Amino acid sequence: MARTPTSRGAAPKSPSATPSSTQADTYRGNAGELQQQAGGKHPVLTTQQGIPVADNQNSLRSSPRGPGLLEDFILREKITHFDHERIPERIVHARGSAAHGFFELTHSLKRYTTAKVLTEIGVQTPVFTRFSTVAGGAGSVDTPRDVRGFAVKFYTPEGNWDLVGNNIPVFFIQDAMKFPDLVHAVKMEPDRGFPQAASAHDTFWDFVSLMPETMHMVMWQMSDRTIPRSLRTMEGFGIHSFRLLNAAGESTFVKFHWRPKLGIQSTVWDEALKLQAADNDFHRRDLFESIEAGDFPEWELSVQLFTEEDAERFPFDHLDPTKLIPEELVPLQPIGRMVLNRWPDNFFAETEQVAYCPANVPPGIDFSNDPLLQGRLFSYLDTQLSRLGGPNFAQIPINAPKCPFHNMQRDGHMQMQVPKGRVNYEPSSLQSDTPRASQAQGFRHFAQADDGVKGRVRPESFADHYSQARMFFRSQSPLEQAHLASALVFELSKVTTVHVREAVVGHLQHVDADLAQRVANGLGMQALPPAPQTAEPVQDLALSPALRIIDRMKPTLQGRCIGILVADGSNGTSVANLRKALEKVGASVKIVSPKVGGALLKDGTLLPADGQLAGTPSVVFDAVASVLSPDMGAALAKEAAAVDWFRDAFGHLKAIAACKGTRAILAAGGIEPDTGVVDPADAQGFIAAAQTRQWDREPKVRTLA
Ligand code: HDE
Repeated sequence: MARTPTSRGAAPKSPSATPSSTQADTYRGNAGELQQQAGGKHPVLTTQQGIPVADNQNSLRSSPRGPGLLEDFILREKITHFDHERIPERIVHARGSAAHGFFELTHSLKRYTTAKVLTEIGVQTPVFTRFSTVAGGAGSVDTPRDVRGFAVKFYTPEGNWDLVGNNIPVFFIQDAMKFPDLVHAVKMEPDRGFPQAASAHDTFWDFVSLMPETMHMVMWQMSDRTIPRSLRTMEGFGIHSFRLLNAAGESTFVKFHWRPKLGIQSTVWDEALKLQAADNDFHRRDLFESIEAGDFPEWELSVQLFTEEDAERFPFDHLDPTKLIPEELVPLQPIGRMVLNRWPDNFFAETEQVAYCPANVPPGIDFSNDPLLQGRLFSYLDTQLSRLGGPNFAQIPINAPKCPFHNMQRDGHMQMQVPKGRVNYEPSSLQSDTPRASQAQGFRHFAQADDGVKGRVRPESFADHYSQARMFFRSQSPLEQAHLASALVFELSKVTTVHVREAVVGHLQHVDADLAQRVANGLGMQALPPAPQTAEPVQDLALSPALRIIDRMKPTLQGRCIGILVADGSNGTSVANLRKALEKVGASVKIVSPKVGGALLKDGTLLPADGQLAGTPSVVFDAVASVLSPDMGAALAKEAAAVDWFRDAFGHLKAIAACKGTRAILAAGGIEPDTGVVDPADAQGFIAAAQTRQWDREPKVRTLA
């Protein structure tokens, strides 16, 4: 049946379904009419050429029900732009979240460097900091077991300084030559396209088993460092040794460390797994919400300074990026703080297009010969050429220096500048204002003597792959050791090739015989596989308790989030008192209720909820409380979402404030209350318990390797 279209091309209207005048106008999409409806001062929509657009709803057709016309430049421009909206995601560190802020120096390093960012106390240098996971794609989740990137761009008065680090102070490999192999091995397997964002598969562990230099980093990767509670509770490290150069050209080696003001905190593995289902954006949301609340994430920057002579006395080679310098050997000196206080205006323009590069250093900072760093100095610029489409990516606002810059580089894709004048070369005598190199201000490299023999070689000083792995493992608290052993069991249980599992356990024997045995038991191995030959005897290095997490967690509710479960009939005064006490000590509080609209309290008032019970599991909180009437408690004891809420909180070692009405739910979850389960009326008792996890509960809720 032929339909009669409306004169302005909107959907056919039947008399019985005539839209209201407002709906009809919206449907036709006349820009002017929409402007009036919204009552705002909207500018007229235009094409990229500035041509005003009359209709943003309908493409141009030869007749109302006829084909579209090529002549429709408005449609073609819109669709063409849309088709090209995506740029290649980062080959590693694709998923990230970033924020603006500042770095403020508190201690001058003038004796060691000329870099103003490290010498001018009190000056606030703008920064843009991006945190990332490594293995997953841009759309993957925030909370897999993975190393986190920690990249800071300092917009210094002498050009951009990019400190492109991770949340772990060592790396998997010693030489840039192996990076593509490492990344291929850890990413999705090429034939099947899975697993996404996970190292628990054959190719990764095959690579590890054949590259024992990975062993130290693998210990860190299997520790709770790779399941952080929040981006705000992660440490960061520049990893490589860099050099500082002073005015006399003297060099001092430096390692950079970021320490979170809130202290380091991690999740437990089962919680991290469940977070992947509960909230894909858990870390991004947490960073956003803390900045929105004015609760600005902050880190202290510290340095380890040492000379060539100091380095010669270390029982390892500091140029080997699989080694760290224990702070018991070279203490950390705090020099400043970084505060992140502004969320980006636009994710793509800033977070996606930001281009970090470890080669970006101002005069006074220089590189070491670390062979991994040397490879990185090439890779990052190269990768931006394909990611951002050409050599002018430094002109994108997020990448441009905030100090004056001048050079003779010209033209190229997406050139945004309009250089004036005749001279685009140097030297020239035709113009008096063209840029010239400056001996006084210019970047200088350390004049290092080199009398070696050219070749593709690994220095012998890089040969010991196990001593620091052992030091790391043995420095951990017993519970952290158990987490690490259990993580190895989990990961290797996902490896289907038996000889790969065996080879890894073979290496573990050099790290620690007990660890190897525990992992072998956890994998159900009947006998310990043979240990490979080592190139060097394994040393028993001094232990470094500073490498732990659990003992170093700060007992605080600052930055922590507490969920309070309420339902119809809850006592509003109890909820308000608890909330007040928690907020007073710096916690943020969210109300959870069976319905997001809220709960009708005992006194008849409505308490709106921040989250619906079924969609807001307890994994997203640091501790939970509940104020429920006995009737509602009994009713919720039959709801899986409520029972899981408490069972998971208990299993994840969180403090629980459970009122009498809640006891029925705890019983349904098989929870035997311990000292971490208190009454919500005892706010101080709850605060004390919620400042940490109930670590002594762990053996009661799971068997660790
Ligand atoms: Fe990277 N790395 N990397 N990397 N890396 C990239 O650069 C590379 C390494 C790190 O938030 C890429 O812009 C090589 C160590 C971070 O945008 C790429 C080698 C450390 C980020 C690249 C390494 C890092 C990257 C991908 C071995 C810790 C994300 C996209 C020689 C110190 C930065 C891009 C952001 C990103 C190469 C090793 C940290 C391909 C070749 C060691 C935090 O250029």
